[in-house]
Amino acid sequence: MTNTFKALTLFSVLLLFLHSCKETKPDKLVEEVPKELPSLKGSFANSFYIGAAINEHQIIETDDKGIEVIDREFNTLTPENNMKWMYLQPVAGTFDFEFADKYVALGEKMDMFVVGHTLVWHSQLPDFMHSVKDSAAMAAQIKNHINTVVSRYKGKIHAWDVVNEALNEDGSLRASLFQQVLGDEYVEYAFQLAAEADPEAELIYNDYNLWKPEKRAGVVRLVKRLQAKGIKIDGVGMQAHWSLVGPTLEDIENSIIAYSELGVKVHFTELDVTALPNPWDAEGAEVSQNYEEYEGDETMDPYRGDLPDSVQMQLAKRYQELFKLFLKHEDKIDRVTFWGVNDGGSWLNGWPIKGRTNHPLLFDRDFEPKKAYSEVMALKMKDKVTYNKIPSE
Ligand code: 9MR
Repeated sequence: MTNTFKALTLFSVLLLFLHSCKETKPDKLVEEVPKELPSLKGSFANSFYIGAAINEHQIIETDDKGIEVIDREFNTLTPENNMKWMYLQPVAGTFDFEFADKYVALGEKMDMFVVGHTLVWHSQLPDFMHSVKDSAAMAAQIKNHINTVVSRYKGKIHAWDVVNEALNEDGSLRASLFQQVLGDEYVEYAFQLAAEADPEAELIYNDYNLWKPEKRAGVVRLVKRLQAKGIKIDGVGMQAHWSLVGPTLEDIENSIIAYSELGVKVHFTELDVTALPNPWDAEGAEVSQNYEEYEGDETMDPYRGDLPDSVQMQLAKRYQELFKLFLKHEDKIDRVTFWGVNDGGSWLNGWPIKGRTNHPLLFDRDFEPKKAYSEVMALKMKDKVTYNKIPSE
């Protein structure tokens, strides 16, 4: 080996060494720069998770545009339907995990905070559950369902909606199938089983209209009851199926504060803002509400084409106010999840009147960001500059 060659080799090794040092040097600020900016998840990264409920086409990745938006904008997912009891266990003792497995795999692949929805809910139950009339048999069913499902995804599902919609509007416990057969204690039982099956998962009580003072008091009683018995509960899920005019920011704020004072986190689990007429003051998400007589009535479905600019602005303003409030209480809020990815996929096209054209989300039917998206993002413009700053060497 000539001296020149030796010197060159030494020089190359030195260069390689210096290069590898640079690459592995932990540079916190650089690491924290979200690659996908501008995006909701990037912009709100230091405040709370931002997510969406996803449907079957998105879970199996046949909805290309949807998948692109999901990957770019969100860092938490919820399955809109595919993990409900009727799909996971359609026949007693026979489980079908096809879509749930795909959902969890997608969440892992996209590095999401993965939510499980929902373990114990009186709606979307399989037929066999309606013939369980005896308390021991009901307890056995709940135990088998929770153990099987939660254990399967231990460490992979990061938060569970353990009990869904257990309360009436006045805050009392709903006379659901579970409550009627097992009594009020079914709530404790479900939380206890979930905690045993995955001690690390966050356990949430999820319901709609939780801004209402009477229902709020009911949640406070329920959470305190569990806590008094030493049963783990980590969060309250405020579903947030709201409208352009209600609920008031004050009611929402009072609930955020009340739940936080219990020592649990607030999750906004199912956010959407209906833009359509609602002359009956149907609030929340009682799926049994249905106004068939208005199907096809144009006055109830005025925005079948694009949303007029004036309403688009109202929606944007409403979303901005809501996010301003969420930011004010970001220390108490872990997550804000939209109930759907884009307007075309929203359940609000079918409730409480079937076949309407609603516009409740931040992305339109072509998955393009709406004015509401920009107004929400505008709240974070200042921080974005900070995120993008490349640290000086
Ligand atoms: O968005 C879901 C819709 O596709 C289903 O038909 C409906 C059936 O009950 O459930 C909807 O999701 C609900 C969620 O699971 C619980 N909170 C209310 C949501 C809207 O109804």
